[in-house]
Amino acid sequence: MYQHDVASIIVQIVRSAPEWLTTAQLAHAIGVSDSSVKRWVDGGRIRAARTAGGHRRIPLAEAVRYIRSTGRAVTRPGALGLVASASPDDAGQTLGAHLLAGRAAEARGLLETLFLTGSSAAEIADGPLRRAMARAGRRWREHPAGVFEEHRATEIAISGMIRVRALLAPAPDAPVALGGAPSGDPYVLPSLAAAATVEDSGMQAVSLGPGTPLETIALGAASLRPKLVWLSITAAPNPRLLRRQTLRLAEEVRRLGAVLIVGGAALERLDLPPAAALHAGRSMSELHAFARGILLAAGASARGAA
Ligand code: B12
Repeated sequence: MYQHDVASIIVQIVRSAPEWLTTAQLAHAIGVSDSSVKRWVDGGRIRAARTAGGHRRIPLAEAVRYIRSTGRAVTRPGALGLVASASPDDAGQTLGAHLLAGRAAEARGLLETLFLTGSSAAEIADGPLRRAMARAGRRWREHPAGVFEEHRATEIAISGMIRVRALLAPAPDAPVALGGAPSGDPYVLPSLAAAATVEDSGMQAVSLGPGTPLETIALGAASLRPKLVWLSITAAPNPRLLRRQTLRLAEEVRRLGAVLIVGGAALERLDLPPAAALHAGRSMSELHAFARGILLAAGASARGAA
């Protein structure tokens, strides 16, 4: 899902993107006049702060929100700290090549650009990221340096997804989602992608990261009262124990009035039975849809109570 006129470009970062933009920088990036952007800021369509001298400054995340929500095309990515270069639009393959070659700036730039040009965090995770990482995971069979390349690729992909997540600005009063990966599971990317996905859906995400005991997730849930709890399972050294713990967590989450969604490459190994407030998901797109459903229901009940 790309903007029409950037469909065929893949963008590489040449310098790190600025945290704050002037109205002229945003105007230049999307091909409108500076006065239009100033008008949108003054009319409240774009949130901005003022410098001591009274100049409008737009947070990059707010600019990204505006660009994505209005479907505007980024005609001059350079104004946002990005530079376009012609490339095939098979993002998964390009990302895989950047990651395996250790081209960190290009890989991060591509992930950010996919997001900026309309792909959701879920689409990025289910598509290019998943494909690129699967390729990295096969590399050790093809090449003696494959293990080193896989580790390096993972570190770069993590830093790229952290940057995508930093472009998201969920409302401070949005419902909370909490999650992580269980003890014995060292995988960072799946839970990070889940955090970005729920934030992209409009919730606030609190990620406890990999290797989190399920009792800790339950304690976090009792304290933060999330509407949704996610569990990402890529490694399950003891699937029967994890199955029992997951069912216990689902029960605690249900008592708190929330739901537990479990996914990840090792999900099938748990062979989870149907249970109240427990859902199995196979993709970040499913997680996104699930979170949207919860938000809509929360909005409907808030309106009903008003
Ligand atoms: C990176 C990586 C590692 C890194 C992790 C580092 C880190 N800090 O994260 C390191 C080097 C530690 C590692 C170690 C090992 N790894 Co490894 N690793 C991978 C690799 C290349 C990428 C995993 C990843 O991050 N993918 C990106 C995410 C975003 O994609 P995903 O996991 O597919 O998740 C998707 C869905 O499952 C779903 N999803 C995920 N979570 C959730 C949650 C919810 C709620 C929902 C709804 C959906 C959902 O959405 C995601 C996006 O579509 C995979 C290859 C692969 N095919 O995935 C191998 C892989 C997982 N590893 C494998 C193996 C064998 C190992 C080792 C045993 C190797 C060894 N001999 O030491 C060890 C075991 C480690 C352990 N303690 O368990 C195998 C697993 C095979 C199996 N079926 O068991 C794989 C598949 C590689 C392969 N082809 O052989 N690994």
